[in-house]
Amino acid sequence: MKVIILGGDGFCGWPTALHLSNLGHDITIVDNLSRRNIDNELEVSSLTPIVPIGQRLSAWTEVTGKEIRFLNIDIAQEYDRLIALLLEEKPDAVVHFAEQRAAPYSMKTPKHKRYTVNNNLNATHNLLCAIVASELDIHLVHLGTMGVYGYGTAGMKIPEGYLDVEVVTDSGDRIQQEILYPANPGSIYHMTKTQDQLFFYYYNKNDGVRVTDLHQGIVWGTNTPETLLDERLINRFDYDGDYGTVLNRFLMQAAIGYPLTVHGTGGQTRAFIHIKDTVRCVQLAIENPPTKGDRVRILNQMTETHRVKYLAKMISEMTGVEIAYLENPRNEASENELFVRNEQFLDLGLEPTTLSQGLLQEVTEVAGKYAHRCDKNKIPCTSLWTKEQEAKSLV
Ligand code: NAD
Ligand code: USQ
Repeated sequence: MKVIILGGDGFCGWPTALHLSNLGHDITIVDNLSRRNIDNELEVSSLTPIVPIGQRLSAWTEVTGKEIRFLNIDIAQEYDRLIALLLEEKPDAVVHFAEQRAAPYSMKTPKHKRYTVNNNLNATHNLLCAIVASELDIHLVHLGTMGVYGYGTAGMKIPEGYLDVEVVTDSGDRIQQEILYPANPGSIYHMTKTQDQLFFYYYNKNDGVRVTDLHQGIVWGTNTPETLLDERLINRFDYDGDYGTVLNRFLMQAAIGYPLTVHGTGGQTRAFIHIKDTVRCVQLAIENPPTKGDRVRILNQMTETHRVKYLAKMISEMTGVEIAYLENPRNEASENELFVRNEQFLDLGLEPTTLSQGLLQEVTEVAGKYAHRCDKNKIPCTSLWTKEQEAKSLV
């Protein structure tokens, strides 16, 4: 299959590009390298030593004999180049990872809020608009987030995208309807993903665009079999207060003996998936596309749910590192339950990598190996989500 990977230099996009290329798919990466520029802005680097994209690609060819093309296009700004690429390549599928994905970064300042909204919404809309204008029947696979649902539960498992509801009409009749599960974003970043869902709904309804939206949980881990083939292929590992996600941060903190940074009580429950399963899920999604006329296909891309304090306790017991319960810099529920349906990927053959299988290996082989590259000053999370929190921090 011919596949374009938008955001293919990023944490999820890079290993996905290698995985699909290894399977024999014809891959083109598009990325404007904004993530590397944000590292410069924040004065931080990936814990793992990632090499420039050109070196990554020549290493891939050297090691496997396979070629991956690369184009530097800002898909939120350069619509003409995006549509020209679609017309030239005529891809079977486009996988869309190209958004600003950190919730704390999206909440830092008005500039960061506006950048996240402008970038993410224009990126997704330009892509949909270009697919329709190209008149090609391209399958769009988008990386969404579990956070579109919020993290509550109405006494039931969160369904895969759609909710059956019953409404009572004015004449008293009961009518069954199916709606998108009510959006409940917890940050500006998550809000852009809820808007993405409406773009997909509309373009699917109006123009018949075939879309798969993958509502992914928090990705942990670093490498896949392909990124392990050569050190120049290594995946990025974010540990800083803006981009580092909770489990990878805890793994790195354990490796350097830094007390685990639990926000509040750690009662927050979230959904998780290992990066090896992310790339498998994207493969399953492109190899099992919706047919023309199908509604937007939504799959929950997660394999386990855990409470933050449980993760901290497990890593503390495994490594002896202390736990620090910090004032929560975010505006979020301090405790929540989370039950999620994920049968669709399991039915397609996904065999999940669980925390119990992979955690210790991740601490020793990745976090431990590169611990010397960590800048401890970049660990604290300094993005405060409300004016009240900002005022309190100045006292
Ligand atoms: P990332 O920041 O590492 O990668 C995103 C890539 O997209 C970067 O390389 C960046 O340079 C590129 N990009 C951003 N805007 C662009 C634009 N306008 N034009 C071209 N390229 C652009 O993020 P990631 O962790 O790989 O996440 C990828 C996707 O998966 C995101 O959409 C994110 O919302 C989703 N997701 C990630 C996680 C996670 O835990 N990392 C979990 C759930 C969902
Ligand atoms: N947390 C801590 N300590 C830390 C970091 C985080 O306690 O050092 C807590 C946070 O307060 C939050 C939870 O851990 O309650 C998760 O935070 P996170 O940074 O790991 O994840 P999040 O901000 O939700 O975002 C990440 C990705 C995003 C993706 C989302 C999937 O950055 O791209 O969409 O996970 S989900 O959470 O399922 O919506």
